[in-house]
Amino acid sequence: MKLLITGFEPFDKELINPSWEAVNSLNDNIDNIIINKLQLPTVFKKSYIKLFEHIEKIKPDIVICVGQAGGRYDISIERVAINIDDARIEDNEGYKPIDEKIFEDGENAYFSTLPIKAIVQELKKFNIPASVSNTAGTYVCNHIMYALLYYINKNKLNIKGGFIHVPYTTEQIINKPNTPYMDKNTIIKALEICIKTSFSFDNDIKISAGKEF
Ligand code: PCA
Repeated sequence: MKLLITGFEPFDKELINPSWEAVNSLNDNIDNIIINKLQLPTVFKKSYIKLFEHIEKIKPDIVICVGQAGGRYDISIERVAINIDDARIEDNEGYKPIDEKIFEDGENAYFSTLPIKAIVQELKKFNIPASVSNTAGTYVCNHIMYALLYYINKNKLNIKGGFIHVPYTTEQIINKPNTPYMDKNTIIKALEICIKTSFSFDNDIKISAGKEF
């Protein structure tokens, strides 16, 4: 079995991106799953081209994209990606789209096909804070999640895909008082659990993981 897992370059004046730091520290083999790691540029128009090239090359069974969600306190397993780019800040090449569709011929939204609730349940078993998130935002992370699911859908590929947001790591919050963070080793452990759960649950479990807002 093969996994393609991606993390992003640092953006928004950060020196590191915890998604790539953690992805890059994963073992190359976890429970006989071959782990292919890829760093993506935090650039709207380039990120998905690189992703699609590697899906073609590797032909993975599952693709998990990971990104930084500075300010969130837990591992958030994204449920849905929407067909809109609306950037608060420029990407790493100075592009700042406002209310642009990602793909004109795509659905308004695509749902993750990972077992998102099983993943949350397993993470909590290991005392790692986690939740299902109902928005991946409207920046490059939502963009890549949308592009991934669009590509799988349009090409009718037998690949499961989804997106996970991770908090800042300790070193990033030194000068950010009262900001949530997670130790890098905990994020690495969390990703291992996400990977194992994604390969071991064919269908998601039916438990409530909803929120009022
Ligand atoms: N987080 C950003 C883009 C890259 C990343 O790691 C986001 O949440 O959109």
